[in-house]
Amino acid sequence: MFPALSVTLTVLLPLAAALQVNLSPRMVLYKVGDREEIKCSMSECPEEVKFSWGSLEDKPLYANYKTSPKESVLIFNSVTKDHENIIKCTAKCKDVSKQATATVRVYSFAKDPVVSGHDSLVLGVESTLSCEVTDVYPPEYMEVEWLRGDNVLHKEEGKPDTQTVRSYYTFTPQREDDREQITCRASLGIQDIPPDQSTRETTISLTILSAPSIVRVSGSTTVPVGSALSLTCEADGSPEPAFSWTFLRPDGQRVRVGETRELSFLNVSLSDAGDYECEASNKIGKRTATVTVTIPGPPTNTAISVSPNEPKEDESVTISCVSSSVTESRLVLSKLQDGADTELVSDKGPRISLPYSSASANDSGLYICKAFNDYGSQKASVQLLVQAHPLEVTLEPDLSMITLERGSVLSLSCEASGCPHPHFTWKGLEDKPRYMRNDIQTAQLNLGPVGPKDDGAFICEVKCGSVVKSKRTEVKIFSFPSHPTIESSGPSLEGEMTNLTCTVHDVFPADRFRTQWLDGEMELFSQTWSFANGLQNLSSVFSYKPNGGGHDKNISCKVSLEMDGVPAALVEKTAFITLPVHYAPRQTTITVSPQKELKEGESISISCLTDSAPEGRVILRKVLDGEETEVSSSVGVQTFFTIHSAELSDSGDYVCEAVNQYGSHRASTQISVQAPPRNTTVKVLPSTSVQEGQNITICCHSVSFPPPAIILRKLDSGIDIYSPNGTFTLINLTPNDTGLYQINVTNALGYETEVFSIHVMERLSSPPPRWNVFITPFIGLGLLTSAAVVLDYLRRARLKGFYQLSKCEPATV
Ligand SMILES: *[C@@H]1O[C@H](CO)[C@@H](O)[C@H](O)[C@H]1NC(C)=O
Ligand SMILES: *[C@@H]1O[C@H](CO)[C@@H](O)[C@H](O)[C@H]1NC(C)=O
Ligand SMILES: *[C@@H]1O[C@H](CO)[C@@H](O)[C@H](O)[C@H]1NC(C)=O
Ligand SMILES: *[C@@H]1O[C@H](CO)[C@@H](O)[C@H](O)[C@H]1NC(C)=O
Ligand SMILES: *[C@@H]1O[C@H](CO)[C@@H](O)[C@H](O)[C@H]1NC(C)=O
Ligand SMILES: *[C@@H]1O[C@H](CO)[C@@H](O)[C@H](O)[C@H]1NC(C)=O
Ligand SMILES: *[C@@H]1O[C@H](CO)[C@@H](O)[C@H](O)[C@H]1NC(C)=O
Ligand SMILES: *[C@@H]1O[C@H](CO)[C@@H](O)[C@H](O)[C@H]1NC(C)=O
Ligand SMILES: CC(=O)N[C@H]1CO[C@H](CO)[C@@H](O)[C@@H]1O
Ligand SMILES: CC(=O)N[C@H]1CO[C@H](CO)[C@@H](O)[C@@H]1O
Repeated sequence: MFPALSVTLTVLLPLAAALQVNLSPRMVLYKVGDREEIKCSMSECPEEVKFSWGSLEDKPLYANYKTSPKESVLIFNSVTKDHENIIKCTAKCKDVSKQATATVRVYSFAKDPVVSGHDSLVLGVESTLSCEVTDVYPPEYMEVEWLRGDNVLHKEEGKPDTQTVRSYYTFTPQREDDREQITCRASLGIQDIPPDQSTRETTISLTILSAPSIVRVSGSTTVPVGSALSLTCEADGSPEPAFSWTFLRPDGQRVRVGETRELSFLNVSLSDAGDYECEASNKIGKRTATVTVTIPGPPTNTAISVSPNEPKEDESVTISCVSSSVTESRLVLSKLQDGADTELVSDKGPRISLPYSSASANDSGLYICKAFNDYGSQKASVQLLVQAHPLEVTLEPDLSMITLERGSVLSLSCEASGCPHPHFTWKGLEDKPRYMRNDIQTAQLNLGPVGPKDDGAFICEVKCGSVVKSKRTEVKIFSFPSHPTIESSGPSLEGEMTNLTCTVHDVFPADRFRTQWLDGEMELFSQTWSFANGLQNLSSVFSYKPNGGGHDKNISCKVSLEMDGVPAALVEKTAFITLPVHYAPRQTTITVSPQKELKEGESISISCLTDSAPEGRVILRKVLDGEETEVSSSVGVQTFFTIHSAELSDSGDYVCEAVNQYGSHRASTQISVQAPPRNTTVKVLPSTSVQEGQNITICCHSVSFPPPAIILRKLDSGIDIYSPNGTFTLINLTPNDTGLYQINVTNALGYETEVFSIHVMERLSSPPPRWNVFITPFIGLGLLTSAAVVLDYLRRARLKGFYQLSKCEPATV
């Protein structure tokens, strides 16, 4: 509570007891905004009083003052709460100062409470009303009360340090609160406040808003065609609801048909039958109520539909028919077939349906639904088109022809797309049992290891409903596993036939193979084959007659497979045969080195070379007295014989013979070893001492080649006699023939002489013959025939190797 005011007047005694300060008023309650004054005076002061104003707590005064000699007036032009104070007036008269105080209190309560929130109350929704009092001072002395009639609903006190005091009243409006009065009363509980200013109040009327609640929709709901009909909607709610009508058509569409409380039909038709929805709405909410208007008549809204709309084969499809009818109806679903309706299903309304669990293209067609009731009938039709699946078949590998080597494996994968449940069939599998694997979209055929039996077409046929598609691939098997081999019937003899056989094993297909016989690049013979089932061994026989040249023949047999898709490396295979061409020895030659004529002691080489196939034996022989003696022999085509130091006996004929299984061939040569005469012996027969008239034969023996010329000379006479054979006959000797004789054996290489004496004893009975008489012819003969004699000796030397005058028989002994 505001403290009780107590005023203390200090009287200064005794000096100036008479002097008194008068302050008026001394205790005041000002209203904010008013103009107020406080007067201060001193009585009994003979002279001018000096006034001064202050406050007990040195708080500013926020005021002006006006001073006259006896009085000072403190002026508050417009009171504010800052003026609340204990004001001190000091008056001084002469030396006497006296003081007086006045207590100033202030209040502000100029405006009525303002209530808000009362006009947006919603039925049943907890709401708060607020009451606000502005420019209040001192707020803590204010009390706010909510009243309904005399009933205090709620009470609240103000809080210090605000200018506005607010109070809230929260409650949940009920229907009966509508239009009820509620008062907010504010009281400022300060003493001395004029009673007419201590309380202010505001009374408001509650407005409770509520959503519409439909009471009913009225009107007759079964009416014959052509009659009038009125439907009325009744609803309460605050604010007053607005109405609208919506026709709920049987097809589900909503049609707004009215915006008034009442919906009227002057002449109902069948199409007006149905549900009508009345909507009552205000800003709080809305409610609807539905009434069904029934107009008996033929079936209506007969509709036939297909679900799904565009079915594909094998899918399930349902044909449904609905119809509206006020009275009981019957529905018949039929299909137009060959110009006539064929009833499929019938039942009572309002709906029938015909399900196909797996539609086929045959199910396509026009479907008719007919609805009947007592008032008539209605038809609807729909075209059902069951679409074929967009079946596509692919074969992997996607080749029209697949070439496969025997023994390899192949997976053919047949894939169907665009069909949910394809049915696969493999064709071309007669007696080809194979492993097959299917999943829903793929059928895989595993072939392998493949053989000639697998040659042929493989067809994957896929059926999807009425659609059948297939893919085909041609499998071509080939077999060409090994190189050909060539056999020959034997070595070939020049000019004779040899059969060559080229065989290649296990090939297929034979009709695609070609066997070629080649000599280098040149084709000799070519052969093709005809088809046969299964693997074949192909043998090509080629009769070959080697001609000329004498060399081994390099013949090849090329087998080629002429078939598409065969890897290049497998297309052809070749075999070679080197065919030895055989013949008897030929071109046999003897070569003597360095030359055929040589001197005794020199060296000589004899080589014999031949040409033969196959190689045989080469034999070198010396011919002696008609007999051949082997001196050298070798296997092969040549032989050598070397004489490091030739002797006369090495002279002679030499024969080389080359031999193989087909024959022999010879060559010969002569070799002559030359030596000067030596080992010359002279035999005088019968004796070197003979009787006159006897004959003497001189045999001269020498070793030499070429054959020597032998000259007999009577040394004392110097007469020479030649003898080709070394035999001299001295006939009918006389003593004159007695003497020294010289034999001079001479050839190109030298000579040797022997000297001997002959003694002829005189015989008196008969005259001795003349020496020179018989010598002469010898001389001539020797000179003339020397050439022939040499040849003859040479001939003989071939047989004997050298010339030896060894046979010397005396003509007479
Ligand atoms: C009702 O409407 C139908 C069709 O529009 C008409 O034939 C009939 O005469 C109308 N009846 C009345 C009472 O107006
Ligand atoms: C479709 O009709 C044809 C002929 O009418 C008949 O041969 C065929 O089997 C039918 N197909 C199906 C899937 O019913
Ligand atoms: C080669 O074949 C032919 C016929 O095929 C035959 O008459 C001849 O005797 C054969 N010759 C040889 C050397 O086998
Ligand atoms: C082919 O030759 C092989 C080996 O000589 C033999 O086993 C096979 O039976 C032959 N095939 C035919 C079809 O003659
Ligand atoms: C035969 O000829 C082929 C090529 O033409 C060659 O490779 C092969 O070495 C020849 N054989 C002989 C023995 O010459
Ligand atoms: C020559 O005579 C010598 C000695 O009498 C003898 O050794 C040699 O063999 C003879 N020569 C020939 C070729 O008779
Ligand atoms: C010597 O030779 C001649 C002629 O040949 C012959 O007539 C004669 O009888 C010979 N004398 C002797 C003694 O033999
Ligand atoms: C022997 O005869 C040859 C040739 O006629 C001659 O050169 C040589 O001197 C003769 N010898 C003697 C000893 O007379
Ligand atoms: C042994 C021999 O043949 N002697 C002959 C040598 O030559 C002479 C003359 O030509 C012949 O009369 C010999 O008979
Ligand atoms: C037969 C012959 O001619 N006799 C002769 C031998 O030699 C003497 C002398 O030299 C001659 O007088 C002979 O006539």
